[in-house]
Amino acid sequence: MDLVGLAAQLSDEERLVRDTVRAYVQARVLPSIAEWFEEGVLPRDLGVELGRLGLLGMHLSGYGCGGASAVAYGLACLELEAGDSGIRSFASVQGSLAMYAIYRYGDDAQKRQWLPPMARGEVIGCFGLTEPDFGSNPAGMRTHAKRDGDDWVLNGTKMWITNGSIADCAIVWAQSDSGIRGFIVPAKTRGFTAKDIHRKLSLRASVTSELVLDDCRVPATALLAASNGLAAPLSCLNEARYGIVWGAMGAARACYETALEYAKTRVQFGRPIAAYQLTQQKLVNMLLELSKGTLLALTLGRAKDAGGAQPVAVSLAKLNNVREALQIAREARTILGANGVTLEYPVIRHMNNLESVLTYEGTSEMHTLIVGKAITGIEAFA
Ligand code: TGC
Ligand code: FAD
Repeated sequence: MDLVGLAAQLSDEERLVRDTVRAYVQARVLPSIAEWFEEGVLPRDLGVELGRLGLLGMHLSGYGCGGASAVAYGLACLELEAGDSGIRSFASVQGSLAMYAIYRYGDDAQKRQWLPPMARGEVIGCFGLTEPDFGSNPAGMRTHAKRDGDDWVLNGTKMWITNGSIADCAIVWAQSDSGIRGFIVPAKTRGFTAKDIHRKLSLRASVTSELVLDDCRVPATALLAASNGLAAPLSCLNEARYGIVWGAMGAARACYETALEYAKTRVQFGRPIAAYQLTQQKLVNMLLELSKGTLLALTLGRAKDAGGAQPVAVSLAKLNNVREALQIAREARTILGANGVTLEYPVIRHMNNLESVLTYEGTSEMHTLIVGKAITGIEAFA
């Protein structure tokens, strides 16, 4: 139900990306996702499949990457997350965090070594910024890198790392004598271990791990030499946050469509529940926020393609779209009644996933404070 004419604003190429990813999700993800979520697994071959579709690092150019527009990338995120936030997370971490860090801060040799196999999904990456004691405030990180001859020796712990234990390489951010630097750490390096975090009730079809670096020695060629200071990892976050702006609307759309279909067929008091004004108001409010949020994503994407999306605009859009997606999921859940609490329907799975999406890539509070600082000129983080 495209009342605002969104599709008409897309190019043929963008529509093709949207339709291709939607068809893939319908054929490959939707039939099995409830089971993957329940079992807490993510099939390994998904990476290669997403690579084959050109979705990994698709907005980067050269080195085997797709060179797609920001809008095309956003549409892909939306369709992936209409399947499950865990699938979009996989693609976000691979393309927008791990690959982007190498693309932006690596040298030509690093890009030639890592990016083509990562684009094909043959090599999986993860992005280690958060630590047990430093989540919202990564500036305080304790992980450090010490120069030793030509090598660097890394020590520290990273927490909540998506794809951690399935990654072939980790982008690790560490304090050094020259500030915060990024390193490409192959997972087979001695002193590097990844241990999965279990008992999650959110993003269950996604691997989340703790990374331990214990005298982990890497050569000088592991350093992302152009990364210098906290601005480097934060610039990678802009890319992934942008994908979430679109992705959240995919999860919301899946909830809205499920609730609409259910409301038209579920009969109570002799009429479909869609016939009651209270239900219609819920559905209209859902569609309203879905339409506004998707238009916001498109506006941001067009600005990004024109070279002009400010980080604060990405924060504003991430804050809005995840918050509204969660509200849509909760509202949809009420329309489904008791059926809404089971995995027979996608709604509570999306709702639970969105709790993680609200927290990662900057919590809603952090994005509120980022926008607050921009409009008042006053920092209120500490
Ligand atoms: P602050 O002094 O404000 O900034 C330090 C330097 O960074 C620059 N900067 C940015 N640059 C690019 N993009 C941004 N968004 C930037 N934000 C700030 C800034 O200009 C400055 O540059 P310079 O040259 O002057 O040094 O730093 P602060 O320590 O006060 O912190 C600011 C704050 C709180 C906004 C920042 O720390 C923050 O964003 N915190 C949230 C942390 C976060 O988002 N972590 C996400 C971890 S990764 C993840 O969650 C992956 S989930 C993956 C998935 O499964 O999909
Ligand atoms: P905290 O920073 O401890 O915050 C707790 C609460 O306090 C939040 O509500 C927060 O908003 C609030 N708060 C903190 N400071 C302030 C303040 N100054 N003012 C007001 N309120 C404040 N990280 C990675 O590096 N790589 C990944 O791949 C990754 N994947 C993740 C996957 C999942 C499933 C999850 C759940 C997290 C992942 N993260 C990842 C970590 C994520 O980025 C952090 O959880 C997030 O940044 C918040 O940090 P925290 O959990 O330590 O919460």
